[in-house]
Amino acid sequence: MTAPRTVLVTGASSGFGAAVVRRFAQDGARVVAAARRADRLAGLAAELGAGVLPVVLDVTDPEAVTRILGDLPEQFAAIDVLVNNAGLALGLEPAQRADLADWDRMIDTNCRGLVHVTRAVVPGMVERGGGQVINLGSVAGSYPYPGGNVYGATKAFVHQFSLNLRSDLHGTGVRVTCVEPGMAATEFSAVRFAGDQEKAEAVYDGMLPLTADDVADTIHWVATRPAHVNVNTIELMPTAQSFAAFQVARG
Ligand code: NDP
Ligand code: 8X3
Repeated sequence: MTAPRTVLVTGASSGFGAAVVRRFAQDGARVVAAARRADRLAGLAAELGAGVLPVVLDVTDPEAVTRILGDLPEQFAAIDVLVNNAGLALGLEPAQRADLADWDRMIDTNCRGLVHVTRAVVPGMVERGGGQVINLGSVAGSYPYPGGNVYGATKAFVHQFSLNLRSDLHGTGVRVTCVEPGMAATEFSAVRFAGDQEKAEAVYDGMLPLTADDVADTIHWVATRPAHVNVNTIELMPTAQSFAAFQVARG
């Protein structure tokens, strides 16, 4: 078991990202915590100490990603583990009624943002002869559901990009994993329903969802396997969530 030294987490201001920052910081790693909300990141850094570097970063801006990640302070610059977690779902309308701007933002964040950060960090890993990229996919990337449309498609992209990245990085010592959770109680549903708390809470009503800590534990486990072990894909769901039959339109 190898403890990572320097970790970059995107989407660190809430949910899985904040839990991952805490998990690795408590383990003694230096953690670059990146997201757009500076106040949240400052709170996390105040809570966890000098081992956490808050970095305001919008992953959809390729120029900012290259500049900011290329100019990290020396002790945080050599990233061992990249957790590509920033992402979001917007809306649950069927495709024929969905908002095109929401679709664009999901593609911009979940696909373009993830590849911007990957492209900025991976060359350094290859140069140093090792590292690990852990991408946040979703069960929505494998199993369709009504209203999942573009969100699910972005996560299918993350799944396939992770496998292709692993193929490109063959022989470099850089590992790649796609972590694919099911329902987890974070700010995810509040974001999906544009701040409508009642709708967001209804998603988890009467069932026990995954917690951000459950997912952070999984990511920490993946990152602490010995260097010769690559976990390709890992899928986890709450026990209370499973699969349903195909829909059939009759009559
Ligand atoms: P949260 O809404 O709690 O966290 C999302 C994070 O992404 C926030 O920190 C947000 O920070 C950040 N983010 C959003 N847009 C950008 C951007 N343009 N640039 C930088 N950061 C951004 O949701 P979760 O923790 O649940 O989600 C984390 C990841 O896990 C997402 O990729 C999501 O799709 C995935 N996932 C979630 C599941 C769930 O049920 N919760 C299940 C499966 C996967 P800020 O707004 O400050 O920028
Ligand atoms: C989030 C999980 O099932 O709400 O990626 O789409 S789900």
